Amino acid sequence: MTDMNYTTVPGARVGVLMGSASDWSTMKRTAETLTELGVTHECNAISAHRNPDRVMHYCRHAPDRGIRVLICAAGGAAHLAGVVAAHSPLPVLACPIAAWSLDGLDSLLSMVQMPKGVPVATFAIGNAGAINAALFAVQILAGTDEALHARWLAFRAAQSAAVQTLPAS
Ligand code: RP5
Repeated sequence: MTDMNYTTVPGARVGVLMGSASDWSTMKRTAETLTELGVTHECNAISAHRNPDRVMHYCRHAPDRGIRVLICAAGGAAHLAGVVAAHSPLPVLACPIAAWSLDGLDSLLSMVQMPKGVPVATFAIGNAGAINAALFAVQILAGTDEALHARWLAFRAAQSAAVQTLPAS
């Protein structure tokens, strides 16, 4: 039986996948950042080792639904991003989760050490990586979306303006 037990969102351009619902406490930052920049997205917990057929089905059908970037988060032996990259022609951005041991270093190395030929762009462990993966997805999509490009520049300008100057001593 085909395992297609996942949520789809009409108009979504980014698919956010995570190996477990327990990753959501980190990956909600990705969703919040995409929402802030006005990028329609969909989020699913799909495990590479517990839902292998679901992973394959999602990857095969995502491009036809308009998904252009995949963000994959996982902890431990974090093979989700590599498996997704193996099944999809879309750019795959990987977010290492600090799961139950080694503070996420295991996840980081699992993702960043992809052998040549099937790239996975790996971000920082934890919240910073979750946010930066969303921003990188924005940069990819902004290349063909002028309105999004303008929102990206405004985001950058606001961020620069928010840096405080030190009080004079
Ligand atoms: C990985 O194992 C998940 O991505 C998660 O980070 C970690 C723990 O998963 P649970 O045991 O909480 O489902 O597959």
